[in-house]
Amino acid sequence: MGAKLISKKINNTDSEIIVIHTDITILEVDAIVNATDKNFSGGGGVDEAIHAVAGGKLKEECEKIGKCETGKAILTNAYKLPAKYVIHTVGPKYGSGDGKEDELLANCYKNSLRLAFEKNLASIAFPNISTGVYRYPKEEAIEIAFSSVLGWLKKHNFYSFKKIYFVSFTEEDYGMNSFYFKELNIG
Ligand code: AR6
Repeated sequence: MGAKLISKKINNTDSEIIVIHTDITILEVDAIVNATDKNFSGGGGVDEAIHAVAGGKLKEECEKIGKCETGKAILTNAYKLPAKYVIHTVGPKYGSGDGKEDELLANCYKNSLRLAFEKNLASIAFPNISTGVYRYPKEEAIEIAFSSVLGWLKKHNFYSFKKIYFVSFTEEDYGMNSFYFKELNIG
């Protein structure tokens, strides 16, 4: 793909975790994850980028679905995107007051993986959910992202996933995400 990346294999499996600096809309994976809002109203960030490439039919499908609660996820077609599906999840707004942001953010990753597993998908790409418009501190968010994904995979023995991408859109995010990733003990 020509993008900057680092990867690690999960021990004794064919599964690979990859931290990559790219635009998620160009990835030819089974599913890309969209960080959206409860009403799929969009209007910025990764959501806007995904809808711009997918075309109007994606919006129509989202409007038919109507709503998605924070921490939950839903799956749609990907239309003109190179990915096969889009998994839309709603991250928590940081400081939204209920004190459950960490759990809700972890649920976004876990529920997205569950949907992908139910569809027998082998590759999935996540953006840094909640770290843009929703202002989650980036270090905290990436640690939750890595731990929730790895924890969920191990707990369920779902190593049918071959490639799991954590996408950094900016150089700065890539620097930070790859730094934390290098420290991770993936067993
Ligand atoms: N590819 C990969 N990552 C991207 C891209 C891209 N093309 N564009 C932005 N990012 P945000 P949130 C990164 O704001 O914080 C929307 O309007 C970005 O650098 O997209 O969960 C929704 O409708 C950041 O790291 O999502 C909601 O209202 C990450 O994606 C609200 O924003 C998430 O930033 C959701 O806010």
